[in-house]
Amino acid sequence: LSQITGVLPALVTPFDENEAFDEGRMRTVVDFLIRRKVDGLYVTGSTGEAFMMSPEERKRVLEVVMDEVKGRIPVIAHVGAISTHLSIDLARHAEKVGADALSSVPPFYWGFSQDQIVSYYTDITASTGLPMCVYNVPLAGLFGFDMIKRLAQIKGVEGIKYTASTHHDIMRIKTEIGQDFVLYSGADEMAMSGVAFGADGIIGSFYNTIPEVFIDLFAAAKAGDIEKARALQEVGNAIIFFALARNPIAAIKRSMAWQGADAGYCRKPFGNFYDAASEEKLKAEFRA
Ligand code: NAY
Repeated sequence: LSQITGVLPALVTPFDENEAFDEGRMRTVVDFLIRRKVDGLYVTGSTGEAFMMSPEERKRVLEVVMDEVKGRIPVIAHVGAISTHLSIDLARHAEKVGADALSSVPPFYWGFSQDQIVSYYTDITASTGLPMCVYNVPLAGLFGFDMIKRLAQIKGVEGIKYTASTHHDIMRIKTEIGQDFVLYSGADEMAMSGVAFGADGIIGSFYNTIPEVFIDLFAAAKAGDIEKARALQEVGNAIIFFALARNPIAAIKRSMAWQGADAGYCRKPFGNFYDAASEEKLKAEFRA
């Protein structure tokens, strides 16, 4: 994982108007992001609507992405699922098609015990030769610091995607677990503090649509230019909070279309901004 740093979009998955995976749009989006100089891709995560897809669809999305990337930038495949059995299947597939690393949310919904979560990560990570990046995100249940330390002991677990707002723990993870434990800050609206506290990279939804703001922010924060990083975070946050108050993944996809990379539709129950009236309203509010 130490080779994968910088700004990684949590890649959107384009669907067509009938909600089928749209391979053509997926290829356009991947090229658009590589041209805009992102450092890697995080595929089939929450922004990628993974839990809206069947395992076969998730595999197909990853295959198309790998085929389009052609080794130009590293790819982290999110293989999280509730059952270890299914995650292992996705993980082995990810390795087979050439992904560079795995990531997974913890199993959710049933309120699994800490021991069960440890065994989930142990089993998935042992099933391939790829490094694992565990994923600390409120949507799936936060780990807590002691649990992060436990997970970091698992052979093959090399880092964490940290989407909790307790950013002081980013520094603590680096100090207590080790500087070489790779840390990706996952809350776009706090990218600057994530990097300032020591994150090696940032992974998030909004890097699909305004990557250059965060590429410059990442460089500025790494260089210690806090004034510049702060100004860029303010620009980013105006867009982030605008979208969060509406329908974020759909707004991100539509704003990519305005820039020449139509990222298609979301699956229901997410809505879309595709009819002329709601698109015009979105644009007008955006300008305002
Ligand atoms: C993923 O797996 O798609 C992500 O990395 C998602 C990261 C996002 N967090 C959540 C909870 O959705 O990018 C963030 C988020 O959209 C952003 O910080 C705005 O809150």
